[in-house]
Amino acid sequence: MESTYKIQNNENAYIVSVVSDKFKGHETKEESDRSFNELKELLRTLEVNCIGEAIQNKKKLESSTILGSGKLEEISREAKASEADYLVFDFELTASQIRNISKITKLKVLDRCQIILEIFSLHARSKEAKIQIEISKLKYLLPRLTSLWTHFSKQKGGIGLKGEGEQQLELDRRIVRRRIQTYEKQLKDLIISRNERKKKRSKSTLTAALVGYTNAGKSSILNNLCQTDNLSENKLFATVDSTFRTLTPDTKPPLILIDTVGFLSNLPNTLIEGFKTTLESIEEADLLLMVIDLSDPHLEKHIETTEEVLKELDLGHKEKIYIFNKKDKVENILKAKVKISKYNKSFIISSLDTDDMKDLRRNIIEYFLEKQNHHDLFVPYSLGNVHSKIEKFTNIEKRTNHENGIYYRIRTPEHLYDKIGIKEYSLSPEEKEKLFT
Ligand SMILES: Nc1nc2c(ncn2[C@@H]2O[C@H](COP(=O)(O)OP(=O)(O)OP(=O)(O)O)[C@@H](O)[C@H]2O)c(=O)[nH]1
Ligand SMILES: [Mg+2]
Repeated sequence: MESTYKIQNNENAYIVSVVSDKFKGHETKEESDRSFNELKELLRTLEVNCIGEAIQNKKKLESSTILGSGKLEEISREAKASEADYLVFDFELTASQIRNISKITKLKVLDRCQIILEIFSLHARSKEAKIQIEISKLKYLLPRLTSLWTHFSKQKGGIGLKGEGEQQLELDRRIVRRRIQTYEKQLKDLIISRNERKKKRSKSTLTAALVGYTNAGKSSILNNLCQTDNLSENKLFATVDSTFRTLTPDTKPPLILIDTVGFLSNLPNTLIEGFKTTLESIEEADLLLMVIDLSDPHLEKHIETTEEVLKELDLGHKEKIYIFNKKDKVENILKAKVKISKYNKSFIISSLDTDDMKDLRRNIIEYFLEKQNHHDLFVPYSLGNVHSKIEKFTNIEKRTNHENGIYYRIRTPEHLYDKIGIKEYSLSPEEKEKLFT
């Protein structure tokens, strides 16, 4: 029942798009071009060659084939002449559209959705991401199974009898649905254990999440800040699952950075749900670090897309800072600064510049420290575990030994102060005064 086409390196694709004011994401020439360039990057990520392209301006779209049959025949001739292995349309196509277009063009037809699914599938590392992408693939496949079996469905079978094709189709649908259910059950279990880990973490850490458009430099920043080697590549969706790294083990509480999957505009519907689950880890973040490629002419659109997705995820209210990356690639930095002046709390950096990264690191740490309140505590000597909690989770600014215990002046985030079980040892100003007289 192998159905979606397995894309191979070095195949040749002929890409097709439209400009039409009624087609979301393709309303203007500029929008279609931007999306088309993205499609080329997506194909480059899969190491597929783009050997030809066509964009048609069309007022009224054909519901069965999007483009008109004359245009499709012309595309087919050109694509065959340049030895294309298939056509790739820069938007999601329905099963019957795929069938109709391939009937006219006599070529294999793929859409933007399949290309993205393939990349996600190749780049998924964690079990959770792998399962999530399998589910997305099966959901994409389910309504498209018809096109595989319709050529049988008219054979055999009289009135009231189902043809061989139809029976097979029902069987296949049942198998696919059952597989989706099995994966969803596995995913649910994984999410439960992830939430348990999350609970543990949020008790004792502060978290910042790197978010932003694909290829902006999130993983590079994480690697440089945390001295790790998460995969960072000049590929779209190099990262498709969230990873957690400690930014600094010596800040109290420890700071965790999360690297997340990149965003993309016009993400196909089939993928949006899966994509959201992958982003759930952002929920636990105390701060969002929105990474933007300063050298990209479409950076405003990228910010808009990222903010839209965050809003959809109900995360629009989270505090965030804008990190404009790749300043080394920008020719006119003054002009760029003017362009981004409307974004408050922003940093301009290059993840390749060690000083920039040191500054960014310091700023993130300071951001968290500024939010911490001072508290005075007195803890009897006998309570070893309370002393060690204070050592482990708080920033101690002053410590003095007294006859029955230790006085501490500490700084710690309010939510931790409430949670870690040290609050009951707090001193009122009067008690403090007494202690020192
Ligand atoms: N010139 C330049 N290139 C950079 C900089 N930061 C990152 N890059 C490059 O940009 C590309 C993408 O970087 P990644 O860190 O993988 O980007 P990402 O945001 O994690 O991308 P996804 O995982 O696809 O969402 C890589 O080729 C990096 O080497 C920078 O400051 N300057
Ligand atoms: Mg990445």
